[in-house]
Amino acid sequence: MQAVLTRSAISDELRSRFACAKNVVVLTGAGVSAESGVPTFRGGGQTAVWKGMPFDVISSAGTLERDLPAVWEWFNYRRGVLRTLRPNPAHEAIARWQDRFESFTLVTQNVDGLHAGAGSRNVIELHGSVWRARCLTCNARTSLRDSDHQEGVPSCFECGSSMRPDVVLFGEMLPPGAFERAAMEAESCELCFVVGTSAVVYPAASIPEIARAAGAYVVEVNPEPTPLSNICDEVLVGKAGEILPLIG
Ligand code: BJW
Ligand code: ZN
Repeated sequence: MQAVLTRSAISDELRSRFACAKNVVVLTGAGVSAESGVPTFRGGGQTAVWKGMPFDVISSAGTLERDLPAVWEWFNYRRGVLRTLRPNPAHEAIARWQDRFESFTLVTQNVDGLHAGAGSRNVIELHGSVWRARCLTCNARTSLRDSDHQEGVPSCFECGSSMRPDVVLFGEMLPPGAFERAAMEAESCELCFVVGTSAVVYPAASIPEIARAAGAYVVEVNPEPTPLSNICDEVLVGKAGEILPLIG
């Protein structure tokens, strides 16, 4: 096992790699939105629960099949909360980074749309978005950005069937091509940041593993250790909104 540098100050090594890198990949998770007020899924005492159901039950393919209205109620509630929240300094730092490197890829597990809200372009949303609905029959998608008071189960504008939130629930496949694109960028990046994720959900958590195996310098930003900490070259212990702006 390699030595991991664990600290809360940015090393000279990272500063120089950040200054010289041409190809950078960032993987984010719920922790990047925590300072905006979005509850994380695991740990921290804020674990998402809906009407007594843990999130991995309500956000599962099984519940979607059994009780689509309950799943809509949960996502309608979450969109209502998200409408009141704003991107934080971590989202803003990452959005600035996109113009600093020849190639920059932001891969997120988040469904909250806050990266785009901060100005990030071409975000790879591995787990979809709460701001879209998808038809269960014909896969047509529709934006939910303008529907302030959407209630119940929406119907498809193309074929009239029921729609579902366009998010990836446990046990479901990721959007076609999304992981493949992220993995391809990870294979060729020199610097990879893994920010605010507990790194237990796959295949997302394999992105930094792929980058490391291909020789990238991997940096974790998280107040807590994760199963990936041991493969990282540097672990920055602390909040993303405080640490990322110090990097650049
Ligand atoms: C801060 C902070 C601050 C706090 N600053 N940091 C291999 C082995 C075993 C199982 C599998 C496997 N491959 C696939 C699977 C199955 C499954 C899986 O991974 N299960 C594991 C949990 C065991 N994966 C899937 O089902 C995926 N599909 C798939 O693989 O399809 C093929 C397949 C199908 C069937 C069988 C096998 C293969 C799909 C996964 C979809 C995940 N969906 C969710 C819900 C989305 C909808 C919703 O929002 O409700 O996505 S689950 C939930 O977890 C959500 C998140 O995107 C995801 C990851 O969570 P994340 O982002 O890491 O957040 P937290 O809360 O866990 O962590 C927050 C972190 O932030 C913590 O570390 C804090 O310390 C930190 N933090 N404040 C920085 N200020
Ligand atoms: Zn349809």
